[in-house]
Amino acid sequence: IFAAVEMAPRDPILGLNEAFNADTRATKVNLGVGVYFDDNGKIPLLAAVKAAEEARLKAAPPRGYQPIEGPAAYNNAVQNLLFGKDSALLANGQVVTVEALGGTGALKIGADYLKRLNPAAKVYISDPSWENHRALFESAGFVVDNYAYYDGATRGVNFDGMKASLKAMAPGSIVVLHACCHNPTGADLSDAQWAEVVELCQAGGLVPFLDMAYQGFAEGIDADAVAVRAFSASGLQFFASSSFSKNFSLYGERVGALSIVTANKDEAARVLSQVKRVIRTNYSNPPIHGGALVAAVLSSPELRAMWEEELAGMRDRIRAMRTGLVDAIKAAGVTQDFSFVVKQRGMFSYTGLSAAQVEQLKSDFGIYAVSTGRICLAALNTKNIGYVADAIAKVL
Ligand code: PLP
Ligand code: TYF
Repeated sequence: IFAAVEMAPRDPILGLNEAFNADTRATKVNLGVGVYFDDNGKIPLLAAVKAAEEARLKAAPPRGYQPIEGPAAYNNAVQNLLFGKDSALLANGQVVTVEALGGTGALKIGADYLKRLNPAAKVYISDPSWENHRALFESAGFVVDNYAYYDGATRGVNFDGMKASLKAMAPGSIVVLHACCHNPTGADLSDAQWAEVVELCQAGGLVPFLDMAYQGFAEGIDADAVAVRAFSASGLQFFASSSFSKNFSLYGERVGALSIVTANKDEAARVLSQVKRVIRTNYSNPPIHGGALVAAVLSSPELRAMWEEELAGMRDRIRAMRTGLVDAIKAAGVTQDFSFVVKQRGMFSYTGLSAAQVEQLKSDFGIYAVSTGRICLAALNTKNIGYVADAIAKVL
């Protein structure tokens, strides 16, 4: 039965990890995958998470099945983070939130549910976008197309192009939007531009799907939710996926959530019943551990304050690496202006390096980046930043 099976292509980003791990050079640096490393090059275990975990171990709770949609304590905590604790939508019971296996799992549940709801709809993702967006929605059975987003000339958002794309979409089209810290470009919309996007989605009868994978990595928890809050205020119905992989440093625990804003409480109950069906036929109910840690941190004032401080620490360190890289590239004698790196937000930068230059970084220096020129700033540290800047200067 397997004789004719072909080799599937590797994930372009996760595939880089395999190549990196096989590299024996001591000076190697992995700027490929979007993971936050501390200044010692390690994935941190946040102190707030550790404290929650220790308390849990001590309590030694039993391991029964969870509700299909995950525990209420977790889902409520997610809602407060996303919509704000004073949200009218939450008070009205209009929002359905279900725990999911990371942000990816949330997107997949959302995609599968949307396919049942509106099978003929077309899905639009930004040009460019996270590689997995297209694959996820195509695997749910949708035709996926791009909307204009990045402008290589200004290294910012081609907002006129984006608006034109939105205006051209058929009513009912699903628009996947990066809520903050755009992956892969680092170029985000301004608050005023979000307001315009909300208006266009409303005028065009579009179905927004906000992907929130980096809340807290740009400006702060509430500031980074500006898009969610703008859509919430509009009266539109929309989807939002959350990931706690980055902001809780819980990558492998697979903690995320899907939220769906409906028109009223009655609708919410009906939508929840259908989403539960999608989950039940997929993995039945979510695992306990990661979600319990997030819920414990978010519901304890002490642990939450601790987490916010640690999150701010990650955010500030990435910013320092942005400035440091620009300075070091300049110090290495490069005349080309790299100051755009400081303006980009989140973990990533579209550096403008060509595929050939990225290849040379790998072969000559053991520095791994995505072939599109995307680098992860959160993999830089005070020890490797000079080496990386010198290498970039050399390939330029
Ligand atoms: N969406 C975007 C834009 C991402 O960059 C990522 C990256 O991890 C995800 C979703 C998936 O998150 P998770 O690792 O929680 O599945
Ligand atoms: O873009 C990134 O690097 C992260 C991590 O299939 C990631 O979002 C990459 C690819 C993938 C899953 C996660």
